[in-house]
Amino acid sequence: MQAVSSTLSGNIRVILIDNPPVNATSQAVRAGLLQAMEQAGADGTTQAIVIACAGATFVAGADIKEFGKPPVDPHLSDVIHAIESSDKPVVAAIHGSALGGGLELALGCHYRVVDAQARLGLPESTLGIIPGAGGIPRLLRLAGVEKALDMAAGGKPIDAVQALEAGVADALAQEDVRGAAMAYAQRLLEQGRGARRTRELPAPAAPATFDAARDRFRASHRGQLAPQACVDVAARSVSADFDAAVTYGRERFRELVASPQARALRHAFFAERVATKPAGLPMEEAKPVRKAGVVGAGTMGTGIAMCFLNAGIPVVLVEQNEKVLASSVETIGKTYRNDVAKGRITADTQRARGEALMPTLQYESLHDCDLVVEAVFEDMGVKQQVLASIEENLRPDALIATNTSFLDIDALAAGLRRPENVVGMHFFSPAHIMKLLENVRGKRSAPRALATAQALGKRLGKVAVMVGVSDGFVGNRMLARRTRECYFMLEEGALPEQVDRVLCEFGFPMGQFQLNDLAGLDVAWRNRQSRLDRLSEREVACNILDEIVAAGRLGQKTGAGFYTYDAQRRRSVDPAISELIVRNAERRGIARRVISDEEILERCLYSMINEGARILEEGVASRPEDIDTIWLNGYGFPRFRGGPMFHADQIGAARICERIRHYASHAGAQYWTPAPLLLAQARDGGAFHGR
Ligand code: 3H9
Repeated sequence: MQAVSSTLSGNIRVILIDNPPVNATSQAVRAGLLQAMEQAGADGTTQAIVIACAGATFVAGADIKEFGKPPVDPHLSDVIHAIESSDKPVVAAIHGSALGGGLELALGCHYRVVDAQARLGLPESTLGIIPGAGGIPRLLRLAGVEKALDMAAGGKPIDAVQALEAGVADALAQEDVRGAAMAYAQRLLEQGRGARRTRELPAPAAPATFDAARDRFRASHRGQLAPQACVDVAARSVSADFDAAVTYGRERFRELVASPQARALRHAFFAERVATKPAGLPMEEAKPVRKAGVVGAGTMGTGIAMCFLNAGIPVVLVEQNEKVLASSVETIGKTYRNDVAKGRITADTQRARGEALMPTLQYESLHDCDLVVEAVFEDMGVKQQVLASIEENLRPDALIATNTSFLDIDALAAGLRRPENVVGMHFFSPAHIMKLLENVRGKRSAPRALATAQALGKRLGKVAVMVGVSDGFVGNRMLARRTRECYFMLEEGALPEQVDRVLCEFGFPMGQFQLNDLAGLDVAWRNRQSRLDRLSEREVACNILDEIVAAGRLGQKTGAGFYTYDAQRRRSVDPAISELIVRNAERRGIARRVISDEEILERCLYSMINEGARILEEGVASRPEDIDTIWLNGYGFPRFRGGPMFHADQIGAARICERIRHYASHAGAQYWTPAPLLLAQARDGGAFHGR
């Protein structure tokens, strides 16, 4: 199969890119395009050219797998330059996604016909790089500076209608985009319209300085280099000549592609694709879920019901308490009314979702569901009872998913007649918004049930990662280690604002105590109470949380927790909390000391990484990519650092083990013992992601 082929249809030459899976501009495509353009230029019969793609999408970008390797000619810029220089009009026929180098290629064509469902974007900054083939200088000539910055620095794609409005697309096609592009080319010839080169358009009006743009992206993309570099290129694109701007963009691309941030973001991209495809699952056995059930209409159940409705799956929502059910239905209705008001969904979609929701007090209504998610109170006894009631009312082949964040799936399924039909589906709150889904493999879960959970996760638009049974599974188990250290550091000498600042400076969207305040300190307190028998003496004695909760400070919802909050939920440091923490230490005879930012960061990260290593040893997560994906999508681990296990590799196992031993010498081996896997890596020079 040729990556690029070319056929003549009348006087129009169609150049077809066929490079599965996403028609990336790998070397064969670049060379093929150059050759096809030369041929089209030399061929007397060809009067116009259409560039189209085979398969599900237009070119989705440069081949990311080629990054980090020595570049091979021809460079994409040169290919695009050759296309744009053609004397014969060139029309791009865009379907699926035109992303990154794919959109750059399309912008180098003289006209663009776009399928109505297509998506166009410059997502390079999400990979830590910038458009390296003239994307920014061309896009801002067509769409203006603001739009070009939103798309490149902000990484926001646009749809076909927006592309038409912005002047990026010249025509929309409802079907057969290639045919529409050929007809468009024919019309151009009939009208005597020839090549229209984007590079020859005047540079658009631009602000006197780009400082405001820099500030905007500094705030929205904290700590990231690529969005700032996009602004630099935009500024150069309006002040320098076109070729100089392209050369500058190419240089900045080269510099960024080798940066640690770009390596981490590339890792994140591929890790997510690895993690969402668990090895050895018979995906062909996945059962289609045509109708779902959710039992429990609290916050989690309500959010999960919306996940199904959003994916077009009808839901039976069962709740024993009439008032709770009514309130859940009201919340769902309000969410969708709000979505309509904000233009996120149409009134028709809102109506369809309303009709697809079947609230009920009766378990019997679950009888024709293909899968039911149990989302009741986090208590083994309660959940076991509810699961039994669900099973009683279900078809024997229907599946049951339990939504738990800590409980043992095997114990939950133990009393059921068909434990093989049970899986865990750990949604994150708010369930209809958070991308992460930990699907939990019970000892007796049938492969068919697991495959169904994975396929369902994808259909719900989640990043679904398969994990094993363990206390807190993967994410919460690692978080518990970090949380413990954070509380210990409070009693040893730190204050919440210092710990949170260090975590935010590292790149987390919020710190440990901000997170606690957001989730509700009563939730953390209840969780602590339920586990007291499993905590160490020091953990039990470390009762700062108990004191804060006893003072009626339950976090953001009560206007006070570790911080105080005004009516707009703006946070401020509360001296009363600093005093409470200091007094707590005094009472318990702990001499507080100055704790450095470095110590805070190390204790937060290394406690997690060490637990991550154990999770891998035990097979609770199958691959380090799974852990990274979980932390990137459920816990706000900064994407430009690749995830905790990738970050561990950057530090090196030897250094991490050395620091773990250091902390052990202060706090004891009970809290700090290097995982055997880390020790082995330190000894052999190994790494989680290979060297
Ligand atoms: C760029 O263009 C820089 C230029 O400016 C440079 C100029 C010099 N390369 O996501 P999926 C693979 S940077 C290589 O599961 P979907 C992916 O790994 C690039 N491989 O499908 C997976 O492989 P596998 C800017 C790629 O339908 C398979 O394709 N472009 C690339 O859910 C299917 O992917 C982007 O950032 C690639 N560029 O989503 C776009 N893209 O089956 C990145 C995908 O072995 N791509 N693969 O796991 C995407 O956003 C999505 O893949 C897309 C399809 C929306 C296209």
